[in-house]
Amino acid sequence: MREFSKAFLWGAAASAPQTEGHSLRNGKSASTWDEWFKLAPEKFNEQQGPEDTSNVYEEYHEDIQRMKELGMNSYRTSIAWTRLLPDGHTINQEGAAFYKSYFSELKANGIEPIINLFHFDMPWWLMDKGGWEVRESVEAFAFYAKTAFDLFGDTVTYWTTFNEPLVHIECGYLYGYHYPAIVDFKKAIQVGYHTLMAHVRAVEEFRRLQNDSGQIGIILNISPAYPKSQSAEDLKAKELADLFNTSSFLDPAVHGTIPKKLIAVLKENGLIPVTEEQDKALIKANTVDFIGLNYYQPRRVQAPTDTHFPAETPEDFYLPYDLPGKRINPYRGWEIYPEALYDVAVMMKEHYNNIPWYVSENGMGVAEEEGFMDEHGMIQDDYRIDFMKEHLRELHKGIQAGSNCFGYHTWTFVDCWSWLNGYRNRYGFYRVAIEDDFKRSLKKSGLWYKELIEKNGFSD
Ligand code: BGP
Repeated sequence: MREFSKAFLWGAAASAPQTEGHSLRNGKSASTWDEWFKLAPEKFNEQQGPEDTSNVYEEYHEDIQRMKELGMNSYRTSIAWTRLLPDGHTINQEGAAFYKSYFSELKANGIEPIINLFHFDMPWWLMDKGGWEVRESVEAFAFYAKTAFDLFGDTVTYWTTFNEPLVHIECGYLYGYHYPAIVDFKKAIQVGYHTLMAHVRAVEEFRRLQNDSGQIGIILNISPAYPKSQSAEDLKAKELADLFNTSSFLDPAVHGTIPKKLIAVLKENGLIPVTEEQDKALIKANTVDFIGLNYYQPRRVQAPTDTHFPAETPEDFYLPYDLPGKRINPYRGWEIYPEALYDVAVMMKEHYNNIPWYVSENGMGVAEEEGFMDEHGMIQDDYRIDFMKEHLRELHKGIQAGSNCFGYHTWTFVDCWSWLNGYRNRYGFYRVAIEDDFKRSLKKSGLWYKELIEKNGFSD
């Protein structure tokens, strides 16, 4: 039997734009997702847009009872900036009341809310001014963060500033998957820097409130980079991949410094962003209380070929490496490598002061899941149970080795909308029938999770 600590957090994660629905109603203004969907609906799987997410805006009472039924003691979601502050300044009272009621009801049912502030959903009014490209976005975010802390600080203990900042940077400014779908390395770095400063300013606002019982962190998608070989070139590629993808946010968040090596590489390549004088001190002074790490797949890298100097893309520093014979989730195309969770646990212990951290997302997206439905209408998702078990085994090993991990959240609770992929890949413990008023039905993995929580562990 692999047991976890008494206070271990068991739960699931989601985000406002992927679950709430009512995306342009009830006082909410448009985010980049709402506008992009209007501009180019053909980019979205089956033209499923952000309006069509799982209707949590109305269904949260029932969803909370479903969480309780599984025994979950925590749940992460986000606030939509555009719902709380539709024009960036004025509180949408209906939106504020919705969040207040949602978070209080979670708490009243013994489910600790972990509330995130930004999950890829840039307000359109701010994007119009340049979004994260402009410094103004840092102060706009700090104001939003302060407003949220003021309004909900008495209900919410655990806050996070950003979910996977690397994703809006890469997808929006390097690889074309998110609006504005620009390809520009220098802009990507500037966007990353402003994101970091927005995070830091939010932490500063949080500390000013002197809410001693509250805690603040950031959620990062992390995997140590695994090199193709031990050759000097591949190892250099690994080092650079780690610098850009792991230490870029983790070092400032935990240690209060941007890695010197990263600064040197950016300098050499003419990629240094515009900064302000006080930034260094702000970063130093505003480290976090805890870290959330999302883990789905490992990052494998090899030495680049045909490089440019100065670098034009991250591929001038490292290339992805496709490991022959790797295990794969064929639906999502992602490698399955649970061992990385152990490595991450050890990395947190050895390089990040053993700061408290938790697995803030882990899960398996499967397309056409209705094919696994039994005669009673229950999805028999044994593959998801195996996936969780394998990852929990590695996590447990990491905790036994002394890593300070306090929880495990799956992605996700009820199948949710996933950006350009719409409802293609399903991740939930509950299936959502989008064609039938978003009706929920429990999958086998939900029953397994319930048992896991009851026993606070599992046997192999
Ligand atoms: C993470 C995001 C989530 C979620 C998840 C699953 O990166 O934080 O928002 O979408 O990945 O990935 P996908 O939905 O792309 O299959």
